[in-house]
Order: sequence, then structure tokens, then C-alpha cells
Amino acid sequence: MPKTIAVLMLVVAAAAASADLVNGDFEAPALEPWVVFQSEGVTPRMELTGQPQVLKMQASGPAKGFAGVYQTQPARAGQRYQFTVLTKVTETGVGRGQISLEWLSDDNREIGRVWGPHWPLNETDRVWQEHFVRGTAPEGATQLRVVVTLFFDDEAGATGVVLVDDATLTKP
Ligand SMILES: [Ca+2]
Repeated sequence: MPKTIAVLMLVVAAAAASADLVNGDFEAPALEPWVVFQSEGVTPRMELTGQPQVLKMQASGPAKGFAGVYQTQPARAGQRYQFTVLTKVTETGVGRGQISLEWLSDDNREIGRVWGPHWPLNETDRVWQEHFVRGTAPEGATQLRVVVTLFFDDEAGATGVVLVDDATLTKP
């Protein structure tokens, strides 16, 4: 690779990394500051595992249920953000995974949401899959939430096992 291009790529990478998450690589001893959430009747099982560490997500419960993890960070209205994450389904189950970006006001009220791509949990991945969602923080937003959710949709039961790693928040 020509040296000028390599240098340019380094500069771009540094600029894009200016709004990162805490424990986005899941290498900390505990899940914090990620927060586990679930709908009524759902039992989430979210744990750090492996070396290097990843987040292992799974949940069981009724149809239409959901469970996931999120992390909240400061945001500035009018700023564009991108949430990127790697996932790998290692055991099949019901439902789908999906990422989202949510905008919050000062008083922790949700004032908007951007849904990212979703992926099925009824087939395993041979390699890691990259997903991203982009959005611009609306007027009144002072915080954002990056979210990874497992949805049961129409079937009760257990979701597939989803490994998650390398979550990043950038300003594209
Ligand atoms: Ca990791």
C-alpha cells in the first residue's frame, strides 16, 4: 500500500474513533456499563466468556418477548452517530437479533429511535457478521443509547446463542 494512503487511513480511523463506548470490546471483568433489560416473563442470560472475551447473549420466554443489552453515552443534537457491532450466532433458536440507536432527553425520556439491521437466529454463522446503524441526534437529545436486542417474535422458547464483540460508537 502506498505510504500516503496508509497515513490517510490512520487519520480517518483516529477521527472516526472520537466517540467510543466503554467496555465495547467486552474485555472488562464485568458487563458494566452495559445494562441488561428484558420484557415481562423473559429470562435473559448474558455473560462474558472466552479469551479474548465476548458477550454471550441468550434468553428464553414467551412469544413477543425480548431481551438485550444497552449502554448510554452523552450525545449532541445534530451530530451523526454510527453504532457498529460484530455478532455470531453459535446455537440456533427462535427469533431475531437487531441493533438500534435511541435518543434520550436530559430527563431520560426516549425521543427517537433508529432501527438497524436484524438477523435470524435459526441458523448459525460460520464467521463474524458486522452490523451498523447510523442516525443524527434530534433536537433535545443529550444522550444516546446503543442497543442489541434479541426478539422472540411469534414463537415462545429460547433464542439462539449470539456472541457479540467489538461494539463501537463513531461520528461518521
Ligand atoms: Ca472482546
